[in-house]
Amino acid sequence: MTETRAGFVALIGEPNAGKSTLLNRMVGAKISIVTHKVQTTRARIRGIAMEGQSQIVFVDTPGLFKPRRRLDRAMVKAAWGGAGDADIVVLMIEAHRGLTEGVQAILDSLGEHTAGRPVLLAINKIDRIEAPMLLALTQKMNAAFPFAETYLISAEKGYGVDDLKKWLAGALPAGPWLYPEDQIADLPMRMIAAEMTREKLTLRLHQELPYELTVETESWEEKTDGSARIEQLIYVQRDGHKGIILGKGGETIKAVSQAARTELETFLGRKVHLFLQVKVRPGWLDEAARYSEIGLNFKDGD
Ligand SMILES: Nc1nc2c(ncn2[C@@H]2O[C@H](COP(=O)(O)OP(=O)(O)OP(=O)(O)O)[C@@H](O)[C@H]2O)c(=O)[nH]1
Ligand SMILES: [Mg+2]
Repeated sequence: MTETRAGFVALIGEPNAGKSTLLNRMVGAKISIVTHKVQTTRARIRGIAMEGQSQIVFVDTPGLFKPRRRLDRAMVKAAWGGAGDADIVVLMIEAHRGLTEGVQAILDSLGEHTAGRPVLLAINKIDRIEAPMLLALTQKMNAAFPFAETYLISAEKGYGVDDLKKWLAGALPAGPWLYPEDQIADLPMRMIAAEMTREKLTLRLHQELPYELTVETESWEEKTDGSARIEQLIYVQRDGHKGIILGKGGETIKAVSQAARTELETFLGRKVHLFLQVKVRPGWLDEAARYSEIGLNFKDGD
């Protein structure tokens, strides 16, 4: 029998690079929410994938950007913390955007956060550009940082993902698996459920609103008929936001609730009764409890 390997692989990069999309593809299930908007992921999310005798624990992280608010600072701190704890770090960039200012800012402190551990470059969204441009970008990136390897991938279409997974599996330290073989996620189910609702809200709401709300699972009751009864709270900052989320005649929240419920039912493989309530809480962005509920450290926002 070949020896077992296990370890942590952190996925880092600018917001929208495709980190969560890659994690979901590697794991083979939707564990981390994905939207076309920046700053979707707010905390570290662990997804577990098996490759041969290796167990790869992927750590999805919030995007790295110039933080403005307390929440932003806590998110960026969580992202760098993920890189600091990992055996291997994968920096994801977008092929069509190339070496942006934001990517350069990441490169500037990458060495300090990853000292001694391999850093891979994954150029994502290669489905969006012509092949010849990839060679120049690969060279430019490798001149800017000593990456152990470069992979050209499309997390969405799946191109190059298996090769990347195989390389990671072979490079992790030898040792026993960290999770049961059939486990695919390491975060509480009520958190996954809250994230699903936040994804549907983010997809429907415009401009700043997605960044001004948070979702928490208040109660989770297992019914005797095998279904789950889940109550969630959506915290917003202002009265006006509540109205927008409810929508005319409650149609927006109804659509959100329906979409989130359908996804939850698929994930859990059983019936779900989902109840959403919107609460106006002007100071939620400065409340420690709101941070711990979504897996962030409040002090990181100082
Ligand atoms: N065309 C294309 N789109 C992709 C690819 N991978 C991801 N996307 C899209 O890019 C957008 C952002 O994807 P996410 O996975 O949410 O990105 P992220 O890096 O997790 O973003 P944050 O959580 O905000 O940091 C979504 O609309 C994805 O569907 C890809 O390979 N090709
Ligand atoms: Mg994400």
